[in-house]
Amino acid sequence: MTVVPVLQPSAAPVPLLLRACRLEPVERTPVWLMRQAGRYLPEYRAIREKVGFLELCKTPRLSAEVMIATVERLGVDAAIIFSDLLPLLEPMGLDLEFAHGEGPVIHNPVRAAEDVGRVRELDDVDRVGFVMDTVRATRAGLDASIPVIGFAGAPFTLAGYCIEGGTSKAWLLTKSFMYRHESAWHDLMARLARAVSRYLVAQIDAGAQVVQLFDSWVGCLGPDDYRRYVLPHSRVALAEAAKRVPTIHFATGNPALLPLLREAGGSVIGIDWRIDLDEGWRMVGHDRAVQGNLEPVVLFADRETVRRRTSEVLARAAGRPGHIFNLGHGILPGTPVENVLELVATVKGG
Ligand code: 1CP
Repeated sequence: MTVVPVLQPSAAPVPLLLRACRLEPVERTPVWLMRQAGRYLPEYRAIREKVGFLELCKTPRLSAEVMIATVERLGVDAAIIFSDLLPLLEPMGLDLEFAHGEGPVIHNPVRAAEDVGRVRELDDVDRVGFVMDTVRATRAGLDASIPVIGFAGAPFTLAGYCIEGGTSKAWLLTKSFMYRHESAWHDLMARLARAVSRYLVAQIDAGAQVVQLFDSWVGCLGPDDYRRYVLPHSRVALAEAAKRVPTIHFATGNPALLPLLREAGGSVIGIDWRIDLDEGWRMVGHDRAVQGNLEPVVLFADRETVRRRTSEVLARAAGRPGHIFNLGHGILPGTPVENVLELVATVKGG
């Protein structure tokens, strides 16, 4: 009888970030930074002199190049795809433009309850197929040790842009729509949640190994409102993705929401800088991983301060398994690149 040797697949080590997502022990804390490829990088600004922002998002080869070059330059442990929250809204019938220097503008915002009827279901995810091509091209261009993170905006944050027609400080139109037209609000949120769910699954099918849900502006709500108007929809947005890969659920602005974010879903909960990491983690529960939370403006300080404040965040994580180092929100334009490098070196123990 011949014995057939069982061939073990060459055991490539599981990337640090994926292990941290699963609360497994790691040799060192993985680090990546929200908005790591943005306007603070001269290489990025040089590309943007030639190509408009939406055009860049719709050119997968260039989008992948931007992120791959950034990962190599910074030495971070993950690549988030280069894209944006808002292109998803175009096939849903919203007329999007990134006006020069002003951020996003939606020319046909949802203002009356009846307007929700014209927000289309995302029946065909190929309408944003360029994003899946970006996932594939980014994955193909990177070492296996660097996982690719896909992402989407959370239903509340997307609804905010749909209703305001752009960004806002107080989200007054969004919140008054929510209070005045509760059933139209839930209809809008449900449409967005289904679209986000399909979109995340499509990114995973294209090779995303983790996905992050950005609820960037939901911190303008208190916990009761979050539970009533948002939580069920964010849960739908994350549920299918969560059956397939680790998910990161991130919000800013109101630490009181942390236990509710956990309830809505996320193998990892993002913590912004308005609460100390140890306290935020306690609120989330130590049986969940967390990501965060250096204040982004610390990167405008001197090198020594960057080092010290980065070490303080690490000290608050206290070596517990399940910490992914990140900022408390995205890198701001104007951030000195050398301080970003200092942060990464500090986390890596250099
Ligand atoms: O070149 C330019 O002028 C465009 C600047 C830019 C960039 C680089 C925008 C416009 N989006 C992005 C890329 C982007 N956006 C990434 C890719 C990865 C990276 O840079 O590393 C990601 C993950 C996003 C996500 C995004 N877009 C968020 C969530 C993250 C966050 O910071 O909260 C949000 C809120 C947006 C909306 C958006 N995109 C861009 C602008 C100016 C805005 C509006 C921000 C606002 O409402 O104030």
